[in-house]
Amino acid sequence: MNQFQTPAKMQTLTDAEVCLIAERVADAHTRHQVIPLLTEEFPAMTVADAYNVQNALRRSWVARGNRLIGWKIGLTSKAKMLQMKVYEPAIGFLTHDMSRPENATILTAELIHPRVECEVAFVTNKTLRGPDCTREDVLAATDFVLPAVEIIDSRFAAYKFDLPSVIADNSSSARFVAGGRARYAQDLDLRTLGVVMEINGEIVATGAAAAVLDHPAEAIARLVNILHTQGEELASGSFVMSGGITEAIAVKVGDHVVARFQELGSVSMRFI
Ligand code: OOG
Ligand code: MG
Repeated sequence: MNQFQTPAKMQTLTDAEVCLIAERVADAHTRHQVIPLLTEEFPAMTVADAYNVQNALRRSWVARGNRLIGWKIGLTSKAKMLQMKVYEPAIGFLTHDMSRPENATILTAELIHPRVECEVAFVTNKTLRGPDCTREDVLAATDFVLPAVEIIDSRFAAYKFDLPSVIADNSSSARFVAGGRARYAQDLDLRTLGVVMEINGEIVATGAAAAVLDHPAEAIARLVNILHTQGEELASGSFVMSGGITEAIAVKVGDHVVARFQELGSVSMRFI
């Protein structure tokens, strides 16, 4: 390894292995069934390998007609890191078929063990590129922000994973609902923005958006810089989620979820 090769850049999987793992993950998504941790079979798998798998998954889904509409970054708050015992942010891609409208019914049978989390979402109006993207760059390229609930679902048993496995599983992406009220970021203090999550009328989590890397725009900058390591940029017009503010909460059939965001209105959904 020379000084320009960080361990994160190291790749241990062949192209054939990357394709094989991407197919295995895609199959777990389609069948809503868990698979063993990918690092059990490929213990040397690195973060770079895992993003190669995620990219293969994205290319195959886009080739079959799923439109890429944006990206998400997760494991950006201490609550989420402690909950998952993974202490490094991870990104994933978002396609149009993962989106559900405000007040949607979510089909629980299409998921394995879904959890919900409140996030600040950004919609961009300029291209953002790494490697040195900053919070200020993100705010300058933000058209508006809006509240979102991400419905995550791990394809690994007991909702337990390590960093390479979760990245290869598209960072647990499954569904998301954006709604509420879109606002210009400059009209808000995004650090002190409060959120209250209720399930069936009971408060299950509360937080402020500064929990996400001190400022949710910081998380988007981090996402752009991770994209750069994949040779990608964040296109203008992208929908981007900055990561769960509080820990994620498990949901089941019959649950009615309402996330109330200060200044941004609320987002709700029902699991059937
Ligand atoms: C990984 C995805 C994390 C977030 O917002 O922190 C995530 C997981 O916890 O399953 O989306
Ligand atoms: Mg999330």
